[in-house]
Amino acid sequence: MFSQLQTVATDPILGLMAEYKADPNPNKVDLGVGVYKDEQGHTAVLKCVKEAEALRLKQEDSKTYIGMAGDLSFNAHIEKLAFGPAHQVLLANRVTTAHTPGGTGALRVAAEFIKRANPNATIWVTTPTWANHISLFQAAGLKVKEYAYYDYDSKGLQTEQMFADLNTIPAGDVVLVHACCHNPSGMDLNFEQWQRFTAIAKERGFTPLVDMAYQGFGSGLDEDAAGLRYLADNVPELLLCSSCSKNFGLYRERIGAVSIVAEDSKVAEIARVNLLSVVRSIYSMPPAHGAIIVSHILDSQELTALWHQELAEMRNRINDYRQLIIDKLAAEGVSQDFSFITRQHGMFSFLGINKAQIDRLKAEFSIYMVGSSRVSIAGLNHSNIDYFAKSVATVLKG
Ligand code: PLP
Ligand code: TYF
Repeated sequence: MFSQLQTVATDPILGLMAEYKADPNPNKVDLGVGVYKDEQGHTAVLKCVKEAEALRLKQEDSKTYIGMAGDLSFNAHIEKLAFGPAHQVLLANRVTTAHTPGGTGALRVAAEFIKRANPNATIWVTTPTWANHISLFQAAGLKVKEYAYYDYDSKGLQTEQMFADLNTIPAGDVVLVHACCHNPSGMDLNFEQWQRFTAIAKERGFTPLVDMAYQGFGSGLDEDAAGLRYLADNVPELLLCSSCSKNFGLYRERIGAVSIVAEDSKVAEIARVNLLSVVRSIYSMPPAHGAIIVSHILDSQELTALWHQELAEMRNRINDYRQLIIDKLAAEGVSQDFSFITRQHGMFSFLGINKAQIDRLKAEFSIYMVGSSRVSIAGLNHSNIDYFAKSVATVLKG
C-alpha cells in the first residue's frame, strides 16, 4: 500500500536550513529559519536554562508519567506570564491550560478542540501567515480562510481592508491573530487596532485564537501581551497558543501551551476535560523536561531576573540590527526606502525584493532567505552585516 503514496512538498523553511548547511562558502549567511543567533552566529543555551537544568538533574527523582495536562506548575506560570498575574480571567477560574509539545503541538490541540466544539468552524488566518498554520489546521479537518493583513506596497497593515474582512466573519468561526512579532511580516497591530479587533470580535461573536510564539521578542514581556490581555478583558472566550521555543531558547525540547479562556468557570471545567481528551487521543502526555526547566526558572527570582536579562539581550540585538540594516544599505548608496524595518517587530521582516534578486543572493553570495524575501534578522552580526548590505546593494542595482 505504501507504493500508492504520492510525494508531497516539504517545508520550504526547513528545506532552506538544509541547503544552507550543505553550502561550503565560508561567507554564507543564514537568514532563513526563525532561530535566534548571537553575535557569533551561534544558538546558545541560555544561562538561566543551564542553571535550571543543573538543579533539575539534582532534584529529579522519578521519570514516571506526567499527567495529560503536563506540568501543573508550568501551566500556572505560563498563564501568569501571558495574562499577567492578576488578570480577571485567572481570578475567575475561567482559564484551563495544557502544556504541549511546542507551540505547534498547542496549535494542533487547539485545532482538534475547535473541531469538537464546532465541527463546521472555519479558521481565519492573516494574509500572509506562517505556512504551517494553514497545513496544520487543514490536517485537523478545519476549513481555512484568510483575512487581509500585510500591505506589500506600503509595508504596513492593510488596516481598513482587514477590519472590513473581520466584519464579515460569523459567530462559530475562529480568527487567528498573532500576539506580537507577526510571522512572516513583523508588522503588528498597535493598541488601538487591538481595541478595534476586540470590538469586532465582541460584536460579531467569533472566537479569537491568539498565537503567541514570540512573547518578549518585540517590545517586552508585558508589552507584547498587551493586546491579548485587553482582548481577554473584553471577550467571553478565546484560545491562546504559546511557545517557549524562542523566548527560552528551548526549541528542540518542544515546549508550548494551549490555554482555553471560557465564559465562566463551569464552561472552563468542561473545556478542560475536552482538552485533555484531545491530548489523550494524540500523544497522551507531553514531554516533561522543557516545562520543568521553565518552571524552575519562573519559581526562582534570581533565575527569572537572569532570564529577563538574557531575553532583553536577544530582543535588543535584533532591534539594533533592524536599524543597522537601514544604515548600512543607505551607506552602500541604496536609494530604496527601508525605514519600514524599524516599524516592524520580532525575528522577521520582508525585505521586499523580487524572486530573481533573492535567487541571486543565494546563488552568487550564499545569502539565504525565504522565497517571500522574509529575513530572520538574528542571522546578521558584525562579521556579516557589511557583506550582506553590499550584496543586497549589488542585486538591487541589477
Ligand atoms: N506560531 C508561530 C507564528 C511560529 O512562528 C512558530 C514557530 O516558531 C510556532 C507557532 C511554533 O513554534 P514551536 O512549535 O517551535 O514552539
Ligand atoms: O517560521 C520560522 O522560521 C519558525 C521556525 O516547520 C519553524 O517558526 C519553521 C518551520 C517549521 C517549524 C518551525
